[in-house]
Amino acid sequence: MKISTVATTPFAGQKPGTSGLRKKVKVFSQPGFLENFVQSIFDNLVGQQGQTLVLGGDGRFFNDVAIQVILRMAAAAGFGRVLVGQNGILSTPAASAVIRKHRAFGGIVLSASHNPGGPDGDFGIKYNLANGGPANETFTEAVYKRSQSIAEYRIAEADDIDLGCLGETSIGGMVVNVIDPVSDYLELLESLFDFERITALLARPDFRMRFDAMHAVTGPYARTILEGRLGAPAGTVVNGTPLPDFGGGHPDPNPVYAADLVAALADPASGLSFGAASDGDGDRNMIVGRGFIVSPSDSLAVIAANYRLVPAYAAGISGVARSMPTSCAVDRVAAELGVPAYETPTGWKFFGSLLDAGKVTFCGEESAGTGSWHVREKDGLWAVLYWLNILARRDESVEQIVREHWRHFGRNVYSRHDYEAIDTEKAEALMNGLRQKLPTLAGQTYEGMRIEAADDFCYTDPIDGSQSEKQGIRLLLEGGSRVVFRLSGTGTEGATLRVYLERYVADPAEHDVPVKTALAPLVRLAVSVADIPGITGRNAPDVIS
Ligand code: VG1
Ligand code: CO
Repeated sequence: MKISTVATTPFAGQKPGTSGLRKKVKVFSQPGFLENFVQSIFDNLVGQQGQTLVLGGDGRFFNDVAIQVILRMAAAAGFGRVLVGQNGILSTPAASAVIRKHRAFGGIVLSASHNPGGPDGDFGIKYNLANGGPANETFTEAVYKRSQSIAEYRIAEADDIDLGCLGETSIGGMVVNVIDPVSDYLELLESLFDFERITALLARPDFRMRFDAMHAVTGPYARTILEGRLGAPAGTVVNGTPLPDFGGGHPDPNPVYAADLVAALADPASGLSFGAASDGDGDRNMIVGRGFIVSPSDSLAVIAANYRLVPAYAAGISGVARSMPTSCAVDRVAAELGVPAYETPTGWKFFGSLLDAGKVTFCGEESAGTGSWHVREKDGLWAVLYWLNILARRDESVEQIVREHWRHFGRNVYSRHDYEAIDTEKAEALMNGLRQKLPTLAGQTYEGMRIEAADDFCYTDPIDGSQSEKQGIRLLLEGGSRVVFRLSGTGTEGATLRVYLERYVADPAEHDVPVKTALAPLVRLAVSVADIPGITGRNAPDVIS
């Protein structure tokens, strides 16, 4: 095998964010950009010679080009084998499952998740460790540092591999094994859930579901699992063919971008009783009942509260974890179950050490991510099957289950307001302004609500002791309400300000107050404390979820 050593110079901005490095396709496709970043990853590995790498992505534009480059670079880096999904496809949770099952050294996942795709869209790349989870911040910082001084990359000279054909080929001494992207993942899910009961549920004439794959990676997974293995009628999965530009949409399963699904479930004529959707790379989920959207934070809480109904978890759970901005609904479940609840910074990489140490069974984020110890990523279809398993055991609708949950635990009314593509300097100024105000905020009253405490969330990983600072400004209000401000770490244009709003409502008589009404005072408080219009010039959020 001939290996070329190619001289290169650093690119600015190869700093991974919340979930890997995300940039416009135009940035990624500059000569050397991808190669520099991949080499910076490989330069930080020790002992990969002869080992297995897992490789795949969400099928977005540039996925196919990047995979061929990474295969040749993996050969030059001395990997012994690469398991690559057929046609370059692996959903994020499936990549995690494959890494773990095959005891791989690590994996590279090509995805910008919920960000739009296509030639003018976004691309992304993320390194996962042998536990199947995203590399921690120590590793991603080291990769960034390397990218700033890189002078050469190494790549094998070889023809493109035919990724359409299952089976083994090679690049020099490295075996390339093109695998079915679904089978290992399906096998894992089969070991967790009651497939017989779910099959029976899906066969009932009074139960109809729709899964919207949003033209993204879960199409083939959902077809095989829901329509194939579980026998749901053909057509249950819509938008099921992955497209390089996701059909021009945002593959983000929320009420704004999955509006069609929400509308279908709201229309009695559709006959639908259960709806679900997933994002670009298959790690997010949206759960919709008949005329009823389940908020992701509530979904996590319901999942935890119903663990006894699901075979793999029925024996007991060790704890739960949520990202800091996620509502505290799951904490109330943990308190009742007598298990610990952990609060981590945003991003799945912070759950890995807790899961590895057996401290938590379920993890989740307000951004529609839920998962468990079965992999080290959030897992969209896992959440859908979990809900189907609950529905198969409780003869109630989605809405009844959530309302019953609220009656028992109280309702954490929740919403997130996103202000997108703000000028980066203005966004930084807003956050810094809040930081400066922090010492004086506690004790003040706004909109009739007293701020009990205010801080900039700092996290110390209880397992490895690593610290992550400046993870979001928290205003903790009397009665358990919260307002959180943070800047997104996944966008590729300017800055996105996320404002997270939460109010605890114990009284069932108030559970029907519309979210907008219930949170209006908190919105006014957030807007005025942070001076959002004054600093950003924006009078309303772009997306409310
Ligand atoms: C967002 C979400 C976060 C999630 C991350 C990756 O990050 O808020 O909860 O973990 O996306 O999800 P940010 O920094 O933009 O708020 V995905 O589905 O893009 O892998
Ligand atoms: Co995703």
